[in-house]
Amino acid sequence: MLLSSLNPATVAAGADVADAVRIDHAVLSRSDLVGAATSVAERVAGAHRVAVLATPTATTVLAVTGCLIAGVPVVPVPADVGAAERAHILADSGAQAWLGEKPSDTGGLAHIPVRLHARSWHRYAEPQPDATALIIYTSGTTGPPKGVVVSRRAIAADIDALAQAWQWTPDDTLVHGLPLYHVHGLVLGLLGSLRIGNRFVHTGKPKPDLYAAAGGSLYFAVPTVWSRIADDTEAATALRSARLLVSGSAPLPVPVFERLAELTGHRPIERYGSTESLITISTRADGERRPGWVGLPLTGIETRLLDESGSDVTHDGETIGQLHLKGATLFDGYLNRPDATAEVLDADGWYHTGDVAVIDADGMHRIVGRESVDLIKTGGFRVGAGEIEAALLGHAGVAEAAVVGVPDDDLGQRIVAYVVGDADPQALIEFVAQELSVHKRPREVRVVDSLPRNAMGKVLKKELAKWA
Ligand code: MLC
Ligand code: AMP
Repeated sequence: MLLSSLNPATVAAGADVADAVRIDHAVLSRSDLVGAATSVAERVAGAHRVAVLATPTATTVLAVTGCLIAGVPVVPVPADVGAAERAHILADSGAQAWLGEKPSDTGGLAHIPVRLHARSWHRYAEPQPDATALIIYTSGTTGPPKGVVVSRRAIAADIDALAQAWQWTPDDTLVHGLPLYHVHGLVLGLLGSLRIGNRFVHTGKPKPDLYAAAGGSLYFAVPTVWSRIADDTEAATALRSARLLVSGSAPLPVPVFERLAELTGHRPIERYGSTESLITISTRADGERRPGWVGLPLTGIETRLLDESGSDVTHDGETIGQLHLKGATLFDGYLNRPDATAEVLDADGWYHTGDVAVIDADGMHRIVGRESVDLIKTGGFRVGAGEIEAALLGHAGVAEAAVVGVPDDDLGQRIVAYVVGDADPQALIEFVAQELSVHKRPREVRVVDSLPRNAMGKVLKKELAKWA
């Protein structure tokens, strides 16, 4: 079973836990989860795909869980989604209904509420491992986000490999406050807990004081959150009683690693992954935790590093190559986009990550950066420069637009937009927040007379980054 802890037979036979999930002031026992989620399953069974506005609530937990019980693919929609992005996700995914939270605009789709107190004890057969579990929309360098098709098999393989690497067991209490629409918060945090059978606490927001008060053993966060915790001595000190602190979704700066180690007594675990591959490389609970390095491939994952000509580069800890991955955790392609799938998933099954890395003689991996400057990681969110530029060009006051990611102590990278035209910068920031999503808004818009371009007319992004 994908969500093994929710096996109705074992729960009925006494394997109940009164506080399996705590989220948004709700406490769900395992039998609450089985009963209420099965009731959701009954309402959606047979649907082709459903959209879930993934707010951090019990409603979202039951919506996703119910779909997984019924074998209905879920399209998680960012809780802060804007109009254009929402319309794109609905049209592209072919979702037939909204399940759970009702969005401000349903786009003409039916809305199916989740009833927290409804119960069903119907038994569903476990869907095939190859069946699609989730379609997660994620940004590329250009164009609107693409739907990453993730199978049940990939999720199960990933959680099991992580359980081994982190000695993650039902005795853990996992705490995080991340969004429930990405791999980190949803697949690892929520589905991981429901597969392993540990207690899960969602703090609503990933704030240092809330992490400190949660009393967990296993903590997940993105580097922005770890950096804020490292700046809050009281919160950091409270994490001394934890077992493992795990960072991922973006590079953890070495000074943040060192300060966390000093204040919490734990050298954080770093792990690397993506929507397309799930988590593939990690340091281990019983292994070396080297600041700036993401560790060893998980069980079942192969990695390779290639130079420009496609030859393997030496594993000397210094020579940089393009990172490719292979294994059971990989996605099944981009929905409706065989062209885009073929660009990153080759005939031999290697996924071309778009990241550049080094590997040392012991097999330890360090992520050096991304091949393209047009893929930005801000606060752990992946955002394409191209989609923001397209959104800005949709504003009547903008004639030209170019977007860059600028180094930022808090967010890792900060989105900065340069525009030619006649518009108020604050109004443009608001415009992007409302069209795409709040987390994709530029933090700064600068109106300029012209953009730096080469002889071919292409914007010189490196030059722009220097301006910033
Ligand atoms: C600001 N706000 C606005 C607004 N401007 N609201 C509406 N319109 C506007 N124009 C509000 C926000 O809603 C929010 O309100 C508040 O201002 C601050 O929001 P923010 O600026 O977005 O917060 P920020 O401090 O920048 O967020 C930092 C962060 C966030 C770390 C909390 O970036 C985050 O949650 N990151 C996690 C990303 C993640 O999970 N990535 C995993 C990808 S999977 P309010 O009320 O809400 O405070 C992956 C695979 C892997 O990468 O390897 O894991
Ligand atoms: P996403 O699809 O949002 O999960 O983003 C995936 C990308 O995040 C990867 O391709 C990397 O560029 C980046 N990433 C994830 N984890 C790490 C990490 N530990 N260190 C550096 N980059 C990371």
